[in-house]
Amino acid sequence: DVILIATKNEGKATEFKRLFNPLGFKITTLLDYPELPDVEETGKTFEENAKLKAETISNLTKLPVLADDSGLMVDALGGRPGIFSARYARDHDDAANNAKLLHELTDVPKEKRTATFHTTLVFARPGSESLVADGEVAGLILGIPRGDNGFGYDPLFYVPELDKSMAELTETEKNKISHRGRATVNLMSEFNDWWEK
Ligand code: ITT
Ligand code: NA
Repeated sequence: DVILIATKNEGKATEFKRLFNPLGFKITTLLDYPELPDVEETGKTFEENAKLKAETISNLTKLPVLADDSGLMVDALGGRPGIFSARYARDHDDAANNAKLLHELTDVPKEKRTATFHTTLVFARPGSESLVADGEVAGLILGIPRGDNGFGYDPLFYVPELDKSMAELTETEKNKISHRGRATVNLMSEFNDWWEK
């Protein structure tokens, strides 16, 4: 079976391949469907944006479609950048977004740099209600980036239990504890019932 993931983010796509291939699913993404339009993320929540992406692409293709809306919520910043994580400094510019985050936290001491990574997954298919699942992981925002793996804010997100940044984890290690990995486990626990409905 093939799952179309409504994403253009290669970091997400790589992680979803590793999460779903062992379950017997092949993964395609919007990068394989250049003719499909961009879906504007006009929602006010992760769930609204994930639904917009999944349901728009499912309606257009008539295929089952999974979408991921994610973001970083930093306590000292009142939960920002949150749903605006991809366009915090500049749209889809990881280096600029990370630089802005470091700058905003310059005077914030280590114990107050708590943050949460969040993912909402939405699985949509023609003619039925979408399946929704969430996942989160807690951490601290580092003062200096660490590690070369992963993508986005990973070099600045420190996971206390592992004493490593997300970018210092292998893909398998990250999937075990990440917002996306946890959301996928939660989604799969409800998937069979939903699929057979
Ligand atoms: P799609 O909408 O095409 O899926 P996107 O990159 O625009 O891709 P989002 O709207 O969900 O995705 O924005 C998420 C932002 O949070 C984006 O800047 C990512 O780099 C960042 N992000 C998401 N998951 C992450 C992860 O696992 N590690 C680090 N940063 C992550
Ligand atoms: Na996006």
